[in-house]
Amino acid sequence: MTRIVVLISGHGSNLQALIDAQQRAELGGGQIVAVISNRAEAYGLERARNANIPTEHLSHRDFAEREDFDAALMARIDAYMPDLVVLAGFMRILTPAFVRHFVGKMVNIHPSLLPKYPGLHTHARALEAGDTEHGATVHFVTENVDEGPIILQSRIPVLANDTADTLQQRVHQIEHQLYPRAVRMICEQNTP
Ligand code: NHR
Ligand code: GAR
Repeated sequence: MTRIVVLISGHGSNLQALIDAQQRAELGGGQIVAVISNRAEAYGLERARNANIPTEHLSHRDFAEREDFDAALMARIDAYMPDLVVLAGFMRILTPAFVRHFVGKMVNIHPSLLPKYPGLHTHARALEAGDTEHGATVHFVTENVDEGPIILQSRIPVLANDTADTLQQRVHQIEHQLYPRAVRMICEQNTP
């Protein structure tokens, strides 16, 4: 069994895809043991509660420094003794000490074909560049944001009438297939 802690900030549809995969026994023996959000109003917390998964909320606004928030977050995560930490729409950049602590055990899904478009507003940037394809990437988290080793990617064509919104919606759809597949792969490798 691979113990998984998921970090979220918002809607949590990728979290839902992981919960669904787990419930269908399609997560390679992965089990989500906690969901932690930096925003109290994150709808993903509701999804976790509906699935009887323990939730926690830790607001970055309660800490003066990034390092302090990250130290507190690290302690909360460690209490669940995870084998894998999954960022699913988690919107706070993590400090080097935090990343080192979980190196090789923490993954992220990013809405672009990395190394293209790290950071924010990826869909608008892909359109602006006139790209003919776009997509999503699951990667290990390293100190430099969105630069860690790539695990899996999934691509879609950019359509002639796409806006940043429509592109975002279609990328979101493929994320829900991609993330469970990637997490399953990792869990299967973790389990002898
Ligand atoms: N932390 C490290 N060290 N490395 C990565 O690869 C990380 C990370 C933290 C989050 C997700 C990432 C993404 O997939 C992620 C990868 C947030 C920002 C950001 O600028 C950038 C990248 C990602 C997530 N956040 C602002 C900040 O000041 C806050 C934005 C907000 O709150 O809305 O932290 O895209
Ligand atoms: C996803 O599209 C994910 O790729 C993106 O946020 C969305 C979260 O959706 N992540 C980032 O942009 C990380 N900075 P969700 O909350 O419905 O899973």
